[in-house]
Amino acid sequence: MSTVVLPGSFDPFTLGHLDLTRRAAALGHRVIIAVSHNPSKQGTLDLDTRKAAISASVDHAGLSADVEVRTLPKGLLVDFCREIGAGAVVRGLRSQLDLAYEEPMSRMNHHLAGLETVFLLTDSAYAHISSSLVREVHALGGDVSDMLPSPSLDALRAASPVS
Ligand code: COD
Repeated sequence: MSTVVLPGSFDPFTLGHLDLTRRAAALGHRVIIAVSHNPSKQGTLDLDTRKAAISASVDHAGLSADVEVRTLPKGLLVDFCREIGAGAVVRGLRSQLDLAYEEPMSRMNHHLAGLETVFLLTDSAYAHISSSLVREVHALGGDVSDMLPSPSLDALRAASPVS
């Protein structure tokens, strides 16, 4: 079984992220979800809250035998992958916009360390879901309960109750 890393901010972890995790594990990989603080993204949930919600979501989905949740240390993703012996990064593609964002990162990781990126096309049922839109809809009083695993929903509601 090879190890792959699924890195991201996951703020919050959505049903799209969970589907990506499930599909990476179904390919026969051990999946390390590496939760990053992304300073270029303004989020809501702190790192420990995100990790706890992801672990509970993975557990509820019956994936915990093949999936581990870790903090992505400050520094390069390629160094983390080398340290844990991961052979590839897994990323999801919802649209060509995602590809435009992902392509330079994938090329840079390959240039730095020969690290490959495996792209999985998002299931169309989840292609409209992004963490930032979920946060916005929730903050404006919309219902996001069918876009998040329940531990993520609970964490978002606790961190940002809608009045
Ligand atoms: N359905 C399926 N997949 C989805 C969905 C959805 N609805 N929404 C998002 N995804 C996918 C994304 O496409 C992505 O592949 C993954 O889920 C995680 O998404 P995000 O948005 O949480 O991830 P990002 O963009 O915040 O992650 C950024 C990194 C952590 C990868 C990046 O900051 C990084 O590599 N940091 C380490 C420092 C480093 O090495 N920098 C140099 C990089 S070249």
